[in-house]
Amino acid sequence: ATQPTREDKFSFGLWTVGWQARDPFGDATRPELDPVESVHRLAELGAYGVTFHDDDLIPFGTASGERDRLVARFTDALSETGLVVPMMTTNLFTHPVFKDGGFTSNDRSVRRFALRKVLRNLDLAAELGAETYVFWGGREGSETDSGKDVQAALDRYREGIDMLAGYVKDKGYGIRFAIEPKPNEPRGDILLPTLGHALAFINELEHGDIVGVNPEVGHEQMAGLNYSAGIAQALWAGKLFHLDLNGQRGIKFDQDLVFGHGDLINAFSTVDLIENGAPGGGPGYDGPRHFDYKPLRTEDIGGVWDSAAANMRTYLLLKERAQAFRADPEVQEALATSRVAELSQPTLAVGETYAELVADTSAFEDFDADAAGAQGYGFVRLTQLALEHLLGAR
Ligand code: 3MF
Ligand code: MG
Ligand code: MG
Ligand code: MG
Repeated sequence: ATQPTREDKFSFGLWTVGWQARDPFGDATRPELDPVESVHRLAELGAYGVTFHDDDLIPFGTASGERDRLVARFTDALSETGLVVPMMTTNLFTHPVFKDGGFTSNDRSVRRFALRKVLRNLDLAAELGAETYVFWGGREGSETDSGKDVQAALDRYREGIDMLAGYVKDKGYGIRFAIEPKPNEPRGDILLPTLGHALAFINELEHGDIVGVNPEVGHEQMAGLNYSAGIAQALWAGKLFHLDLNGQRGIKFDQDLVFGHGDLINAFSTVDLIENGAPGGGPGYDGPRHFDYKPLRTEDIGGVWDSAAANMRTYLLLKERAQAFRADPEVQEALATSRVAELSQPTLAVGETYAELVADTSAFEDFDADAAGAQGYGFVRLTQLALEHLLGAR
């Protein structure tokens, strides 16, 4: 059960295994990887999908004839392997033209160029059957307070996303957008820094119905936030359109470690939520299990493929462990002791008015707050049971 199959819906970005490990202090440690080879390798390892930025496949500035050739040999590899393209995205961060942003650059001509770059790639996304189009605005932000009018920037962000979503609707592409939050890096402060900011932004859109989020484990953790709690809110809002799984160890630069190689306990609750849904019946997540990680800079090409496999194996091990956790009668009993299911019961009776609540003396006048304050909830025992399942001790 730890051998990945297509049914597990594992996908990888071309930029993940293809990362040459250039960092701000050092040169590449690995050779370039041909996207066609990545497709074959990922298929052999058991992935079902591959995702990419326009420039991962077609280098910035490529002439149109060469563009067609690169796309054709890539789609040949897809049909040879059966791999699909569930998600595509745009690189609006590498070229110097985007140094002050794409949709929110102070330079209007840069904003118009960025929109055109996305429009062109959306046509390719539709052609390749991608269902999700991700927007990670890594350069949409600033290092200074005086140099960026944040309210105007949000106006421009909204203008861009709404125009593009309108285009997708007009064309009947059936693509949904997913905004990927990140607090910082490469900009000092990035707009839409967390999942909550992104959800609030989506509420301001004209075409918000086809816009959701693509939360990344490490990005939320860089802001000190709890990833599984975050995606729970996205699920609650009906907005978890896609996700980026990886690992991160605390509040520091974006590490993009292998899934599980960071906060393993939160990785467990993440897989438990995705696969089994909320204990009270709230939905899990059905889309691609997408890994956005970076093979460590210290790895050679063998280590690249080992690390790709490690993401999937860890996910499947956690899935097994989460199933065992849910099925354990002692866990059921501990959940009941912790009154986890009681939270699914509405606080007011059906049709109860505030006047009736005020008339209910048991709710207030006769309520024993000291007794309720003295009771234990047993969360430590429940968490220890989760940990023991995670460790394979049960
Ligand atoms: C950066 C990221 C991005 C996004 C990608 C869209 C380069 O920290 O996570 O990867 O995931 O642009 O999917
Ligand atoms: Mg990251
Ligand atoms: Mg990243
Ligand atoms: Mg990501």
